[in-house]
Amino acid sequence: MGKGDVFSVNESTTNNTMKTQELKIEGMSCGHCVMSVKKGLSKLAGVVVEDVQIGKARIQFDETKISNQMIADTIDEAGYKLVSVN
Ligand SMILES: [Cu+2]
Repeated sequence: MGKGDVFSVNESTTNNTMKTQELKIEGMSCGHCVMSVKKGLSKLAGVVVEDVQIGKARIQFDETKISNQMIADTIDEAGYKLVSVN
């Protein structure tokens, strides 16, 4: 894009309900934990797992399909604890 070009962000054309969220997770300690969390979250319809590391995960989720409670439950089922989201 050259100097002087008009850069317009056209938000109205993206019919996008996906929201990115950082999750803080307690109880993870190794690569196995990372895989478990990744696997659990991936199973949720409406969630795209972007990145999982020990103690945290970054996901995109469809707000119309997924609630924080569902995310918390999924992490709980995998054996860990969701402590905060932002
Ligand atoms: Cu582990």
